[in-house]
Amino acid sequence: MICLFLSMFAYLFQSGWTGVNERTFIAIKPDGVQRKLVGEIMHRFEKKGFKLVGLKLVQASEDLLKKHYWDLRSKPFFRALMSYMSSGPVVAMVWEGLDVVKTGRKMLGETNPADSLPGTIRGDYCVEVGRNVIHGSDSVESAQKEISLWFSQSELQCWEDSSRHWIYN
Ligand code: IDP
Ligand code: MG
Repeated sequence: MICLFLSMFAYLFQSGWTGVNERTFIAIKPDGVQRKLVGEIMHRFEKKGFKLVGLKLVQASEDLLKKHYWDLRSKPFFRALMSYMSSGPVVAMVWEGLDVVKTGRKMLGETNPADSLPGTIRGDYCVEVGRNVIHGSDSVESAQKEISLWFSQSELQCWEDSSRHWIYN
């Protein structure tokens, strides 16, 4: 009930989730699914202490992908990106926790795997920018937009994490 109230408040006032309720959109791209990295990637977010609040396997439509990557529409690699992202199912997720947007990006590594440090997802599991296995929102504002693009409100779960007192003091 409290979660429902908070989500309505966030929706109405576009203030988003903050603090430990901050949310980010993470997607395992078609190459990540094909290469059986789903469990490993989800494990990293779980082990870190973040809470999974949305999860589904999606064959993304061209329309959805165009909206998602609208800011990159004039880039020379845009067509290749559309084709890559629609080449198979994507695991769409929403993770929640303190600073999850910024920390999520750190866990991903740099856009180009060649610039990503070992220990990051892109640093450990991929080689080329055009096959970089994972997406993560780059700001709280983009996270809000991406979550509402990929998920309906009813697909996001509010649940009490029984380990929260061992993660936050
Ligand atoms: P990000 O995924 O780290 O946020 P963006 O610049 O938003 O990086 O680019 C979105 C996606 O477009 C990248 O993850 C990658 O799949 C693809 N991309 C970015 N730059 C290039 C490029 O130079 N060549 C091919 N694909 C690219
Ligand atoms: Mg981006």
